[in-house]
Amino acid sequence: MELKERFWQLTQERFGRAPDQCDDGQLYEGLLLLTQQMAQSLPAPDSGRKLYYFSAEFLMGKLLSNNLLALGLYDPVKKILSDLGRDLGIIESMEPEPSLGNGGLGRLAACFLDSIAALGLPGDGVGLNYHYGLFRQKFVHNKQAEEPDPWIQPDSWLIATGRTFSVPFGGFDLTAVLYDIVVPGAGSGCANRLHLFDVERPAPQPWVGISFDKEDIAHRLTSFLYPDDSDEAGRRLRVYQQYFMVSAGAQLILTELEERGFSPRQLSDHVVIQINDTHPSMVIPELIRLLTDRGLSMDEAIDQVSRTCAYTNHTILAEALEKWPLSFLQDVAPQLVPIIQELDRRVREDHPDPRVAILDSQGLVHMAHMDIHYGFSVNGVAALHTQILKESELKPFYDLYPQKFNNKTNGITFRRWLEACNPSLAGLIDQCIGGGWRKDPRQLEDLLNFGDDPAVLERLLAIKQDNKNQLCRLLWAEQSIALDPQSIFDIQIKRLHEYKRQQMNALYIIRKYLDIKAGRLPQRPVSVLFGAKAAPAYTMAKHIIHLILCLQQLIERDPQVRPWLRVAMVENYNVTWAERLIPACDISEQISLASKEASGTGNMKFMANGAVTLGTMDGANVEIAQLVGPENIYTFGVQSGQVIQMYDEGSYRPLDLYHRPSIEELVDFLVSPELLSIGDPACLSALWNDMKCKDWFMALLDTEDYIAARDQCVGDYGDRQGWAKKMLVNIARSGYFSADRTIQEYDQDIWRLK
Ligand code: NBX
Repeated sequence: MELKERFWQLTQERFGRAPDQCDDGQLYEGLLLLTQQMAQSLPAPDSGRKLYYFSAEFLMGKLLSNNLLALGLYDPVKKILSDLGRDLGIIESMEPEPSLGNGGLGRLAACFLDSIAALGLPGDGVGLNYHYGLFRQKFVHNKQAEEPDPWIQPDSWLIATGRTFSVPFGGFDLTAVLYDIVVPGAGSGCANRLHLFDVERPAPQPWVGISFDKEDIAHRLTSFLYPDDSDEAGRRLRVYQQYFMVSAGAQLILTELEERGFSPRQLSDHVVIQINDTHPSMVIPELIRLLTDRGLSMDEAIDQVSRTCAYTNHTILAEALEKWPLSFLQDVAPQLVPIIQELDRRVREDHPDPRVAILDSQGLVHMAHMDIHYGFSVNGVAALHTQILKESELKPFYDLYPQKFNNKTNGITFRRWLEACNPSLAGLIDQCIGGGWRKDPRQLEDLLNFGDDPAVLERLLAIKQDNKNQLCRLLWAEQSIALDPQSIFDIQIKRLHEYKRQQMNALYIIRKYLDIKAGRLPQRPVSVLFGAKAAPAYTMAKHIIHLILCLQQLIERDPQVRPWLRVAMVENYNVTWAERLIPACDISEQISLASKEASGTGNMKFMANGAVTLGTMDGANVEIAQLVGPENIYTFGVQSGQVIQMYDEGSYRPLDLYHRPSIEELVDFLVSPELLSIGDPACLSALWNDMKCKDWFMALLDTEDYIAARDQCVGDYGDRQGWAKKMLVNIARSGYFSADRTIQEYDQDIWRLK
């Protein structure tokens, strides 16, 4: 049946009317069903080994456009709608965004699923179906407030599979119900699945405290995604969530293995499990348990599992490396405790070094240690990050198992992050070099031939301006934020964390504010945009949001400053906002303390959309700098080796830096009468105090260098031709960061799927 006919039939069946009589919501639902049906009819990739990508988070973003594009239906559907006088953009805006991730780690998992399917590799995601996702962010009196975000509607991308598994917790069992989201591969003609487990009877209302009785856990286990830095109560429920996910996931794997006609003894020949950070690490003892239940000896089970599991590390922040008290696990999943003790015993027998033990002297289980001993691969997510893992963070492990360690520099899907979010730029690229880059982003390098073509550079600037105009309209319509589209758009969007140093960006804003007040005008008007959620229990991060919102208000009210400098923090920053902000960005802020940002992926998205990076030599910024060369990036700050040394020696003294007049003036502005008249004195003075006395992530160390680099960047922007050339080189060199390349490397070095 023809697409159009099919669509007519569908809305007729569903709503008793033809599409031209449907409202926007009905058209959205109709398209969702149409797309879902077509995706479901695609075969799974031809299976050799099958990958299961285990992750507590999959930050998928809206799926309608993405799936239409993957199925090759985007243009035809757009045409059908425009013939009806309707606009696909408006229909798309009806889709709620599922917020099943905190940030980079969750979004990476989503990009990976997209690439795995596009490459025609057999690989499914395994995760949880959080009903309220991460919270929705509201700004109230210049502070972050959190609300539940119910994203599941009667018609959603979730497909009830009818499959269930029983998960045994200490003292009771819970039924895990499996929902699938189909992941069609762009151009591959096949589809994989994202498997999301849910409790059988989810809680009707979100906002009630957690009591940890059986009934409560049975209802609320999948209510919320826990923020990356969460409180004690949250942490306990997280262990329940993790065990629920891995037990159901492991059972699904063994069921599918059997359905494919293989025995549990053949697990590692036919299955590979990628463990996305340590959140799914309990899959190791759980699989060992299930295999011994199925008749394997302990030795055999450990051997199979160790040849099946591979671990990805996403952080070197000590506080983020998960360690669960064995007593917690005794409550949640007592059957795992003897297995973990046995795994630890074997490690100790072979390696007396207490630093590599699984169980420490305080009774904590080090999840990453279990992954490294009982997995066959350990990877970092950017070259520098992997090097730091080998040389310092995980050195004792690297000394034991050098062959297990490998780097997989992160990537992004260009289908979402260039083709879909920046169609004008994609069109210009097609005109210059043809459409081959859409399949193979490395071909973007051919753009380098146009570095001296004034017409192309002109078009690049015009497209950027147009994207900025569009963003201005959207910011005004959605959040009543007014910006000057002719100003430089300088953007920092990422989770709020002290190591990412949004506070240092705020110090720059203060510098410019004070300059303007003193009559020293900047070279040109700048708009500083932020988007960031703070974990609800992370006090200092919330203070930084408060500071930024107070600066925004202070400047908004000041007619002397406003023409030159504006600050805008987008409320409830999410994937959809990122898709609007990134194409409109001139300067990409990637200013983490060197050594702390494992990779970054926003940096890659900005680069591909022609923003110029202002960044430290951290994470994948290092690789960006190598690719574009020093003329096309602005780097500053102390290098990672020196930072690591300062931590080791404990030699960092923020107070000494604070006492430099150029810095004191900026930090003291936090407690100036101007700011105190707007903000909460308790928050601002707590932040002020922390910045000068603690400054754990060394913002003051790089402040002067940062201000100089940023001023240089703002100055260079004035040479429009020169700037356009930088944009072009960034776009041209961004192809390396395609997630398709990353996934090919995972497949070649780790998964070996075909
Ligand atoms: O993973 C991020 C890193 O910070 C980025 O540098 C990296 O690019 C990205 C992908 O590799 N990590 C991250 O997003 N972590 C979390 O969101 C997180 C979530 C829950 C949690 C701890 C961390 N308990």
